[in-house]
Amino acid sequence: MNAVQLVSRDIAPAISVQTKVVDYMTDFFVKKGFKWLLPVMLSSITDPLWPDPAAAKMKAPEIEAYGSKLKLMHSMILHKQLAIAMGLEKIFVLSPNIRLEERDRDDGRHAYEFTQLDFEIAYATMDDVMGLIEELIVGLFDYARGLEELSELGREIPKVKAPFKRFTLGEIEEEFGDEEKASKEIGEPFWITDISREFYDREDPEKPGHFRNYDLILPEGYGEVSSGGEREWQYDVILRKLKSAGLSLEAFKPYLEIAKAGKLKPSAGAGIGVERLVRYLVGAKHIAEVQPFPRIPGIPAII
Ligand code: ASN
Repeated sequence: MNAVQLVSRDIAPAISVQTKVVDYMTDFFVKKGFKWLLPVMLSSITDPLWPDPAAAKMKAPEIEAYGSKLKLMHSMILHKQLAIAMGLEKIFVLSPNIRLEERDRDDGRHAYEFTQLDFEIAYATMDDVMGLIEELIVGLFDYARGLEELSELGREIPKVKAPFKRFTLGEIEEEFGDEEKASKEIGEPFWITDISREFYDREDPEKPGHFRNYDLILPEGYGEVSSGGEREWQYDVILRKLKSAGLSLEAFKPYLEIAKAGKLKPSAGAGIGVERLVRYLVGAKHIAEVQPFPRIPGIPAII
């Protein structure tokens, strides 16, 4: 595709749906009393996205500004914890994330630049967050069923009911093989819990080796649309997990200082991938179809 072909695509239905989805979701969080943060795009610290079996090891691109090195954000997870430490009890942000993944990650739902609606709640549990996301998704799907853009596209959104089914990752692997197969077989949104991944997701203190985190999976093979967890907040636990992941402590310096000072609080939250949600709602095969300026791993950007 060249630049002229790119601007000749009919992106209007997807962007129209996206407008309504973002409006619906931001309104939902504002009405629940969340404070709306503006995004951070550059910082000395960011999400390591490691160790995550679902992510290749990647390095956040850095720029140099005023004598310090700043990374382009992988996600705002650490900043969400710091905002909670500042005393903001419920926050959300439309956060642009850059993740330079390999060409083999192009499975129709990965983009190397995307936006997530990322939120966090002080002292919340995984049940609180999962319940909140279920309420959001049930309401959003009801709303989406009435959108003329979707009827014009011939897209039918199923009626879904909370609570959604929950499976541990172990159960998914045993029953279906993997997440993708489960997403194709289970005809409704469902949760995968207990995923061993980044240090900030909380290990169950009563069940070591198990994790109080969750992914929301969309049906029809659309896969993961939201990911979150309860968080670690205790310095010694964070330090131990960073070390065992082989991560550089230097890369988390100010975050560790704050943790050491006892300023982090228990919290839980999640991020919802905006382009992935829109892709599912409009029934697009590839995420590039809902991005005016596609950012597909391994493929040079046209514009
Ligand atoms: N937003 C995710 C969370 O809240 C983190 C991520 O995007 N890696 O857990």
